[in-house]
Amino acid sequence: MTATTTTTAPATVISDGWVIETFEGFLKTGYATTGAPVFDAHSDFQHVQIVPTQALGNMLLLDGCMMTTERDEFIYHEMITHMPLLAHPNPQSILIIGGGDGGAVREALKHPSVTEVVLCEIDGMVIDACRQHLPTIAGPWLDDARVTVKVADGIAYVRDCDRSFDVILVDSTDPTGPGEVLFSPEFYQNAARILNPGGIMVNQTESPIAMPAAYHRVQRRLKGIFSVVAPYTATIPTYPGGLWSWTFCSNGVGPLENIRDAAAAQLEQTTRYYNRQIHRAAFALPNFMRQADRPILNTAANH
Ligand code: SPD
Repeated sequence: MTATTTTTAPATVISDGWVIETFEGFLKTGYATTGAPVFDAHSDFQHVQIVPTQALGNMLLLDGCMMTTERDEFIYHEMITHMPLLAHPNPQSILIIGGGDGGAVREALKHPSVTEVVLCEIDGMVIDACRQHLPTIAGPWLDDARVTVKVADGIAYVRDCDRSFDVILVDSTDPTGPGEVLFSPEFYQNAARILNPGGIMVNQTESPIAMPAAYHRVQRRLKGIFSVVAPYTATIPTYPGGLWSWTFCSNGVGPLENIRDAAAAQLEQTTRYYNRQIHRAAFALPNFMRQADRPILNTAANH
């Protein structure tokens, strides 16, 4: 297994009315809290915390890393889900690796073509804590008849999988802790193997501002496996650097050629971030994302 140690778990402090994540010693993200954590426990894999914040409602942290919040989660979950599902001609079977907060499941089920969603999350504590304290993200859709929840290691699941999917969403943590292997070439190879013909994988691929080396390394790895590798962005207030990336991968289907217009128009009745103009604009990249030699921060994380 090729590991990808590119980031260290952030030093995070929850005290004096603030939750403050310090990323790699050079970047702090902080939000005012409205009380003590409503959930705080160590699973077999990581430290799981949910803390109430003034601006963004309840916030999930894993090993001190801000993962999602009640108020801004829609940006991330709509962007990881709807781009591939609307570029695919008929997405029926969806595999979500990670994503134990349930947000990507919720969005996938908005597509009438979807008959099956398999959620493979390594940490059952994340699912249970989110069900209890983030009910608008991990809501009743996790009990939908189309959804199968597997508490299992995603890397082993794709390695041993003897079936295939139309779309795979890799809704991982950063490349540190239990999520690190989900950035390895071996994982990408196995994910490509279990895609149906015409299938699409989308991965969360980190902040091109705060983690340029991780971002560019992932792009190189994906290009070794997929013929279509198309990064796209949105701004996520809680993530280091603000600007976040996902990468659309396939061996044929492009992200923009065949956006299903009628399905997208229908979907736009429910989305808060996604629309077809966003879909097209999100793939327009600044030069520092196109070229690895143009990082905008002068930090060790660039190397
Ligand atoms: N640095 C934070 C990266 C978080 C990416 N995953 C978020 C999971 C939301 N379902």
